[in-house]
Amino acid sequence: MRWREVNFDGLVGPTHNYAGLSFGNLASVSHQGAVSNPRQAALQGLSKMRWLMDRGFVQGVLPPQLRPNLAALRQLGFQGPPPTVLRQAWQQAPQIFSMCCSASAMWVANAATVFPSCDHVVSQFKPQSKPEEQPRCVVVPANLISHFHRSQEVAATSALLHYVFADARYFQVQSPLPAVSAFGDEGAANHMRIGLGAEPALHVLVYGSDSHAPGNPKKYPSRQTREASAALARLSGLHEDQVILVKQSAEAIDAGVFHNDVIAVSHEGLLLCHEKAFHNQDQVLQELTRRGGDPLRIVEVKEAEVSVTKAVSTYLFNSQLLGEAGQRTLLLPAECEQDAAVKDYIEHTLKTALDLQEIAYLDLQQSMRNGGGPACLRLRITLSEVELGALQGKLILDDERHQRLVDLVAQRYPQQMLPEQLAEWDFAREMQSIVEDIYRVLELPLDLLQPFQ
Ligand code: SUG
Repeated sequence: MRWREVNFDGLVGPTHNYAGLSFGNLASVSHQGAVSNPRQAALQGLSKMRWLMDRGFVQGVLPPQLRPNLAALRQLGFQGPPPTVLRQAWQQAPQIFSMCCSASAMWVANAATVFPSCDHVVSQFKPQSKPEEQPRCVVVPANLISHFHRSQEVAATSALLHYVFADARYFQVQSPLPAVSAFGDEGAANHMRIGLGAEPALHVLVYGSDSHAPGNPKKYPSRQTREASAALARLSGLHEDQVILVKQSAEAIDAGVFHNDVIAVSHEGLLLCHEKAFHNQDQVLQELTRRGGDPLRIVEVKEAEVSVTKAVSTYLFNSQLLGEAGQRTLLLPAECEQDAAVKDYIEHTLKTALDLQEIAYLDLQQSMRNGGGPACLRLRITLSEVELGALQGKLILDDERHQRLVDLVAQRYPQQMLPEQLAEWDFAREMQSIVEDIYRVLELPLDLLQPFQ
């Protein structure tokens, strides 16, 4: 059976803006109040998808969500017809209003954690007769409780994932973890699947804080708890030998590394990480080496080569490692090219260490200004051909569907956006109708959006 790693990219929504909502995410805070360009943002994301498609990768897309989120505003007590709800919310609680307008669902690396069916070992001694005993791809939507604007994504994301992965022969979509701080979960951004050739992959679940242990961050919040990662390990259905829980270094979080994918990235048997990525890093890497054996190759970037500060400002590690050995590609944000020292490190040291055939720098500046690099914009799911064929909706892009999205964005998305514009119902309604049209292009039922209107 052939398995493919499919990248599903979040399409930037038409309300993309800079509201400074994510304390601990330095780019988000420093760009608060800047005028955004949703059209450019979405076209930058679509160019990234095109770039992968042109190289023969299977590329999927996930739609934006309806914003402003009228249902959330009503839940917070703003009553009346939509124009009144919006106007009152903007006048009385502009910060909450902004949180209900964020296009943050674009960063789908935070949408869910996925454990593909190919990593589920089938016991030789237990014939898998019943369909529910077959290995399935397990999807756990993230609860994103650390920030209100992000927590609003969960219901629509869960509904979407339930629809797309509805075929119970192949997929199992779980409920998000309970929405309390003890179980803060930020999805695949804190998950690394390390493929080990013919063996089932090793799954690394990274958390930022552990209420029972010292070494938690002091300056900025940790978004993922150990309790959440442990629950994901149980829900994965994987054998305990295949899962390893690793703590992020508090120093890194306090330097702006709010997710693991800002400081480490894995692909197949490769792990690229900064030397300050993990708590007790030497032990962690020894353990990974012991469990991963020969197929695992670790490239550890030293502070003297690229500092954590530089890693955060350039998003070097928020890159996409793609392709098989011998055709390895590294896709990075343009910010890495603009920093001469980081570029030099990539083109000389990393090129050899990772055996790269192609290095590409893409302009994702609109998303980057909110702390969202190439890897934040994608959710990786390893699927068999049969599973790919069982997905509902037309999320896998071909030339025609990609072009339809480009045309829709080019014609309808605004070229500038400040949250206060969304207090005007006619404008807000137009933004929502764009999202509905994206659902139509992707052949997703509009019913999925109903509860959020
Ligand atoms: O959750 N930014 C997102 C960026 C998410 C990046 N994802 C990964 N690293 N996988 C966040 O902090 C900023 C929105 C604003 O400030 O308007 C924001 O939500």
